[in-house]
Amino acid sequence: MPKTYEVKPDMVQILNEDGEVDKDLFLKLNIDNELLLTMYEWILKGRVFDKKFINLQRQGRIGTYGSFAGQEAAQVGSALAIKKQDWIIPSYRETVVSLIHGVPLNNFLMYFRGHFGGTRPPKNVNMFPIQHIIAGQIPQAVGCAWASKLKGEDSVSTCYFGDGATSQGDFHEGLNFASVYKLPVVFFCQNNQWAISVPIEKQMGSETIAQKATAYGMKGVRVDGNDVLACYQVATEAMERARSGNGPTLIEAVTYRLGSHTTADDWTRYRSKDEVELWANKKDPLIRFESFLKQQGLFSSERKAAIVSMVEDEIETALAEFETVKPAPAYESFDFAYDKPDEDLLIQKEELKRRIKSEGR
Ligand SMILES: Cc1ncc(C[n+]2csc(CCOP(=O)(O)OP(=O)(O)O)c2C)c(N)n1
Ligand SMILES: [Mg+2]
Repeated sequence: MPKTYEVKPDMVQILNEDGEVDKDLFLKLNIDNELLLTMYEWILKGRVFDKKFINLQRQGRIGTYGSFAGQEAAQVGSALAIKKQDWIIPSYRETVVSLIHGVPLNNFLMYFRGHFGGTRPPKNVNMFPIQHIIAGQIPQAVGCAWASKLKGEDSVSTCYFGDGATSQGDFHEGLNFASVYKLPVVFFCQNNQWAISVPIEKQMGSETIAQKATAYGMKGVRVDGNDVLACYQVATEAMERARSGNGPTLIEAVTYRLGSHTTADDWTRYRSKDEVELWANKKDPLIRFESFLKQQGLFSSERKAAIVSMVEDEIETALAEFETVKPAPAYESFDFAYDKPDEDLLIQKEELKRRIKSEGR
């Protein structure tokens, strides 16, 4: 049986799988054409970037890469609700969120080539480094929100993580702390149905992720994560709730990872082709939004082609600059684990340096 979701009454959806909007909900959203086109542009850009990054990995030009294809609506809808002064605390899959918040493309290329500089967003971009420890960013996001509250800043922290992260202790500790202190934080879970090869039903006994919010006394919302309009709406409401001192929200965006977990994985080993095809056609966020724009008279194939070629140019320019930079030496990793590395680590670093030199690497 292909795995899918039902549109239950508790799931917010404005744009259905046929690209039709619920007129009342759409009017209530009060969104102008410019924002609709911005949403489309980012969804499309995200899809093009993603494909390009996979190709670059296959050509050996960057290291392991985690694709986000299929999750663009969840990422774009939520990121466009975030303001410049707000903090983003991401996992490894939020490429388009980071680009929208202002991280330059070159940062990503550096990051995927193993340069530590690539983990540092520019000073004017309020974003934490990419987190690979599952759920490790959740207590950090809560700490960030607490700092903002203590300093009296008008800044909300949005923490991104996956369905698998909700099985970690950090998730529960983070949500508990945030609710006790009524912190300005939004927990944005992209439930893409899989934690590498583990399906969601083997991961948890509860029916939804959103319902876990009840235990922590905070608002929990389940949203169609492939509907950019609904994602924008629930994220905007959650940001307002946080900003006005009414505490945190847990959002479960129900979506799907169309590709493999990373370029080091092969989804055909654990998922059926039927399941993937279902999400790649009828439920695809890009196809769905395009058919909506067509109905609104806002779609133009020339504009689409122009966006694709603009992204390709952008990547080529960034690549030309980036490929003049040598890959980072492996021993550099010792420099960033501790502020002051102990003697053992320094000995290991020197040993690795010697080995690399003697092997002529
Ligand atoms: C603490 C910890 N345990 C295990 C892993 C190995 N690991 C890497 S990704 C992943 C699955 C995470 O799934 P999910 O939270 O659903 O995020 P997704 O990759 O689907 O976006 C696991 C178990 C890790 N990185 N950190
Ligand atoms: Mg997942």
